[in-house]
Amino acid sequence: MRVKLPAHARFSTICIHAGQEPDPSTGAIITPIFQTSTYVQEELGKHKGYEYARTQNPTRATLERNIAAIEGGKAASAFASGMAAIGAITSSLKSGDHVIVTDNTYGGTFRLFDKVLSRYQLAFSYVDTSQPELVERAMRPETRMLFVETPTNPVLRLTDIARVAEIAHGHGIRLVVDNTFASPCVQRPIEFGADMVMHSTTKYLNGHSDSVGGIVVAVRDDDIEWLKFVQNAAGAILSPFDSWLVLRGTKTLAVRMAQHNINGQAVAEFLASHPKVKSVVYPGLPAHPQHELAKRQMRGFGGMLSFDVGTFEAARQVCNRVRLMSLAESLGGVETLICHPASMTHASVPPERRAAIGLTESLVRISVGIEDPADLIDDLTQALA
Ligand code: P1T
Repeated sequence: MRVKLPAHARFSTICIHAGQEPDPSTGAIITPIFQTSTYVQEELGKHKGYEYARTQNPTRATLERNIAAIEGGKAASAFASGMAAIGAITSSLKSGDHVIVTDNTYGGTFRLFDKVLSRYQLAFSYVDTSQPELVERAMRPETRMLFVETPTNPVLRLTDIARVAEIAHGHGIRLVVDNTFASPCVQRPIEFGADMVMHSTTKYLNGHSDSVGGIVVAVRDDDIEWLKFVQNAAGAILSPFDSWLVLRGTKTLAVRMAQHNINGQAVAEFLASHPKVKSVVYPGLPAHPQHELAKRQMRGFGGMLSFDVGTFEAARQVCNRVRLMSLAESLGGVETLICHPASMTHASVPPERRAAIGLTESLVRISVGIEDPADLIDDLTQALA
């Protein structure tokens, strides 16, 4: 009853099959939702490897094997949200440690570092990691981690992963990459030297806007061991049902991303040619300052883009006038979402920091879904009219 994954299976085959086997007791092709809190032991000290569901759950374990293979890592640990995954990664730090962080990260990541972890004598430097020399300059004797988001949310700045991996490893520290915006179909940071890759599975991995979750893929045994320990010790695990939903999502990751790439490019090109749009940031546009790096580091350019309409009032009007697109936070689902980062996803970032990274009041972000791109362009045409 085994599904034998060829040793050199390609990406979409890995997405569908990796980590999964038909259920041994029934032959069910899909891993069941093991909705249980505990496992009955045969006698004292004798069990089937499962004791308590915070520690082990077969549905979650299947998802973890699947995404570890998709990212090209050794093992993965799934958490209750993307933020819980980042919390688990940073739990390996000790008081006095220093972390270098991409200056333009997701607002929630900044809030966790700035408002929570800084209470535990951890220090964070927010650096434009698209400039490797600034990363090098920010290194201190107590620096333990480089936390990079690429492309960044929402201004889509890129970091050269191979280059910063070299710098991090030269200083004997870990490189962690938040790969949420790209998805592993578009970018696989471990191939470029990242030690850990995290995702908000809420986004492209699940892909259907019906689950919140997070995952960390690691390559080093000590990291893998710590993340498993923290899953059990701190307990912010992904539920069996959510694990099943994400597992269902990864089966179509490759086909969904192919369409996100096509639609992202089409919408970006439309906006770039629109007279009311001042600028568009999308890695697939030749005008993107790091288009060459994007071509080297990414396979396709994804479905996320931002554009500037000059004033807050114009941004407000676009957000309110769209009909097919929905005004909402989040991203990576099959349906197109539009948002105003300054007042929504990045409201927790102080205005002066937002200004420094080009996150203006007139910036609008779109998570381009997989509807017919002509319908998306029609919707933007009427919203911008
Ligand atoms: O929402 P959660 O699953 O906890 O994931 C947090 C997170 C981490 N990293 C990145 C790059 C993210 O974009 C997010 C969540 N972002 C949004 C909700 C948003 O609309 O941008």
